Amino acid sequence: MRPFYVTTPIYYVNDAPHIGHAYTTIAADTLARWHRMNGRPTFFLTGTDEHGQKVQRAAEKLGRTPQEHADLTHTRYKALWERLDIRYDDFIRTTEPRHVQFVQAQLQKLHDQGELYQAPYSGWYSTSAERFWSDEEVAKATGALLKREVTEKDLHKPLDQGGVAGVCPDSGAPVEWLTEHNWFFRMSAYQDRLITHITENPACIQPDSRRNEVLGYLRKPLGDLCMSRPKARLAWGIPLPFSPEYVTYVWFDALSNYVSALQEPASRLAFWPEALHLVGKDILTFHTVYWFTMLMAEGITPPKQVYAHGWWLMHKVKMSKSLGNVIRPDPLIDAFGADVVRYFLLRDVPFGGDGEFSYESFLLRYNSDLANDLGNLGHRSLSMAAQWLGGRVPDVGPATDADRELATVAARATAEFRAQMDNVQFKAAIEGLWELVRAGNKYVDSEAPWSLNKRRVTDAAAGERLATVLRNSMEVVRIAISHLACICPGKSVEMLDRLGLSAPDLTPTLDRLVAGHDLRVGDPLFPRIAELPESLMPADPIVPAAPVAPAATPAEPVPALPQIEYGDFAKLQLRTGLVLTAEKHPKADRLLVLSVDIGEEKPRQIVAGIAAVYDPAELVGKTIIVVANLKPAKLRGIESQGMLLAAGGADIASILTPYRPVPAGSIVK
Ligand code: ME8
Repeated sequence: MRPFYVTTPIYYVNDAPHIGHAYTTIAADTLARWHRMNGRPTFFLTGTDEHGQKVQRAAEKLGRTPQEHADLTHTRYKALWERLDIRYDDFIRTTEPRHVQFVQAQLQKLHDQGELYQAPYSGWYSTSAERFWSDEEVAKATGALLKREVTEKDLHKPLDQGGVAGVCPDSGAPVEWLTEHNWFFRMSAYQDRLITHITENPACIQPDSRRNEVLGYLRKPLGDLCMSRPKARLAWGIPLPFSPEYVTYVWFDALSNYVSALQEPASRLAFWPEALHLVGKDILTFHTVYWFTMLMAEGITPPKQVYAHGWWLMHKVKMSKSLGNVIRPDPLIDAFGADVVRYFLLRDVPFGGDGEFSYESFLLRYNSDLANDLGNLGHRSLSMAAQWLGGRVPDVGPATDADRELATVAARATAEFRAQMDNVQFKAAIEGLWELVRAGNKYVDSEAPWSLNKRRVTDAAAGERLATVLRNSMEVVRIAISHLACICPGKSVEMLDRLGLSAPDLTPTLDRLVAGHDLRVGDPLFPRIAELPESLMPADPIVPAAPVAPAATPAEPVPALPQIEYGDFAKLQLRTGLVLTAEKHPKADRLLVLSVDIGEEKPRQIVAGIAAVYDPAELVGKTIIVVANLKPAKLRGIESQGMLLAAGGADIASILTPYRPVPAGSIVK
């Protein structure tokens, strides 16, 4: 049978994992389990990305060496994967000798082949994104932030002569103009080959829309890739074997993990032709343009498929550590268990699209699908069999039309599940299977085993029918929970055990349970949960700032103002806004410059006199109140497109935030 190789991105060690990271890893684990269950030799790789500036800087701040830092922090991923029942075959760390040696050997080969050359390089460098950006990219991002056109000339003019401080398109943080001598990979030489490869192998980038995006990107000439960093600026990386005063650019190092992990034992290389890289859409270009061309230069066929999924959003913004709007999986696992977290993430959003996370939809989904549909079918079938059939798997009698219809649905639903798993469409696969779960419940309702049970005292046929109905409903549970073994492995083992099975059985026919075998009822597998547990109730993840004891009286006398009509007040439009970025005003100590999402297409730039009371970093991720229809005004050269509300008068004591979480852009009145 064809092997199956699935990978996740290797995650940055200095981020604590959130449900975005969990999402890709759960998806990979689910596919790996599914293919293993179907007998395909399977290899599932995950790991951590441990080099680069961010790790070096985080370690420095904590007084550790980068290696010590990575040794300590990579375990957060391992611990979470264990809690989430992730069964990977290998966990690669880019600081391991096996990886470092492989990367150095590949670099030497590329160098010897003439694929790498040295040249000066100038560009806009973003420390937070660890990369250079072009004039055009920075001008576009800066213009979007300032809500006006910014030209390349504006970026290069000094600030005091009307120039503009450019920002990083990724993080919104300021960029700096830097010139360095570096090593370059002749990526441009592979542009035509890359386009041909993608066009001839349309499945190699999925979904189709993402492939078109990459082909669109390739319509412009592809530059060469700066693949080194001078050690003087960044020491924490893999040294270039032929030029030791440089280290390897972190992406050039990280992408190689997918192949370095297959080197030992050599038998692992058989998995490469079947590689499926699951990634978030944020890293699509790295995985298709950089990685594919690197492999072409190394003489290795690109992976069979890169599948880019969408983002989990919180208040319409991508969940990410830098924005502070993340959901941590641990409290959810504590409250609902790993299987429910796995189920929800895969069921709620089509793989490929974005999804807004909310605890409310989590609870709704749990109660409707797992407690009401599947849990209920399982629990009532087993309970009735325990009460009325001596707790044994019953024999089936002759089939009726209703039984035949149920068998047809079972065949159709499982075929759909299978087809959708092949398409990496978890939501559609589960929906397909749920046709059977719902049909099972309907079948029990309409066959009414409770009335058959009453009638069987006087009617032997009713007794036989009771056995058949319960047997069929248990077969439906067996089929559903066997297919779900790849998504909810823990609950699946438990339910199969109650049915007397030691392993999933995917056969779609209603005749697999062993008649006479003991059944075990147990507590409901998915008990109804009426309310979100308190642990999930607080405004998590928007953690309120530590309360500060209020002063007994306001610091300044409050002047009396004449009364106003409601109409005067109604002229104000107050809206909630999520702070996306915050930084010091380049020319005024008192001012901070915020970019705030108030539910419009583009974030607002707001300049506020709160630098004495707030550190920029603590504001990111906070929801504030903004006067949205205030005329824009320039404050020390930077336009403020609105004003935030704060208490305390001239000596600001606190910005105002909503008491409970509300979406960005909500009206305040
Ligand atoms: O990019 N929604 O690592 P990383 C969905 N080290 N998925 C999300 C997400 C969100 N809000 N946030 C993160 C890196 N992810 C590099 C990868 S690979 C050779 C190197 C998931 O720690 C998603 O899979 O920033 C995304 O691509 C990945 O985490 C980024 O993880």
